[in-house]
Amino acid sequence: PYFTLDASSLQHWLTDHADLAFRLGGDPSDWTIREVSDGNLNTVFLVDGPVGSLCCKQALPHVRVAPEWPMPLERALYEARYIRATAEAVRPAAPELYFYDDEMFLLVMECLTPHEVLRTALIRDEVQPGFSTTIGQYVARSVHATSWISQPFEHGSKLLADFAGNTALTRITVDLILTDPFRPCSRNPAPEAALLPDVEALHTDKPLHRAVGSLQDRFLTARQALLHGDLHTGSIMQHKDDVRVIDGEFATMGPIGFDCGLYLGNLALHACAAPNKRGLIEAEITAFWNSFTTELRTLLKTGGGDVWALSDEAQREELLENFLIGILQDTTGFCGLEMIRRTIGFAQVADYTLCTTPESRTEARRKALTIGRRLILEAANVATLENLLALMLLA
Ligand code: SR1
Ligand code: MG
Repeated sequence: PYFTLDASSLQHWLTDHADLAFRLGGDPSDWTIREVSDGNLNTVFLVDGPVGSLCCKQALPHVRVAPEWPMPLERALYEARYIRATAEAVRPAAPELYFYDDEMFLLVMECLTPHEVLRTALIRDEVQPGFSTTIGQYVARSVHATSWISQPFEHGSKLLADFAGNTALTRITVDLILTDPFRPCSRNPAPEAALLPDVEALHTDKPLHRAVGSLQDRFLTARQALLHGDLHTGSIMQHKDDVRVIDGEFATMGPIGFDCGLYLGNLALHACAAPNKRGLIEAEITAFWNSFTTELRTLLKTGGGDVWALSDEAQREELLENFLIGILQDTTGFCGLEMIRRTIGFAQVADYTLCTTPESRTEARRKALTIGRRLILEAANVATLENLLALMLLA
């Protein structure tokens, strides 16, 4: 039966799992166990032994950073399923899953050391530029492996069934990203007084609410491929040129532009908080989009699914170009939503700590809201990466 682990009970649990204990080596008394929980939802322990190390991630029955908010444990199962559904396609850009315990809702994975969370590395200005090339390939490979264009429809139907139950985390996304920032809501932290008029304007902005309505519809009804579902810069670890995607517990079938938009939204937010890094961020967004589209073009060219089954290679290329424009438009809209929700919603970002005065922080946050709103309203008119960069004031 389930119980929440601490360092001592995890040591016992690992002792009872010979394959995992073998990876650590030595005796349990030789192991060092550190809790390094960083995300909003779960506890994470890193275990070091004389031979190797492990990362152990356990779901709690509530939101870790808000214990009064109950949360089903099954999210760990969906993360395990997501890793298994994508591992072969994305290797080596994700940590290996060694074991999933479905009673303890515990994942035991490859330990990424000395990696750092990408958001933290960006804030400290310690990134190796070009990291977004790996993320673009990652998204292309994961969605190619799970899309209706490349796989017989039975594969997509199985994925729909396997992830249909991930409703608790999809509810978080629907509320926190797609709804709460645009209405008065007790979960939204009170903004600073200077930003209050900007926030209240979003609550009554009818044209914006119409455009958000279209994105709500896209997120819940466009089942293009299996998404990571929470691909922000806190869901990525990096060390030098080794870049890995973690934390797939929000996995769901959905529009491909959702993963792209969340990632680009977090990069664009970083540029709002640190205007001196606009050049780096423009280059990363360009690297992401170029590697994503190059990889997806190559992978989807061969077809293999029931969608586009009648088309020859030339026609598939034409269809693919339209498909990519649709993804870019979704990307633009979801990018705008992410910029707004990470600025005024429940889960805000540490990037704003780079602002050294209250005035510059408000200015950065206002800029993110303005750009986010523009992206949402203009998404349907975007046809090229340059259009998107111009809307972000990065071109
Ligand atoms: C209650 S969870 C809040 C946020 O943290 C996760 O990382 C997701 O981004 C979610 O929206
Ligand atoms: Mg997470």
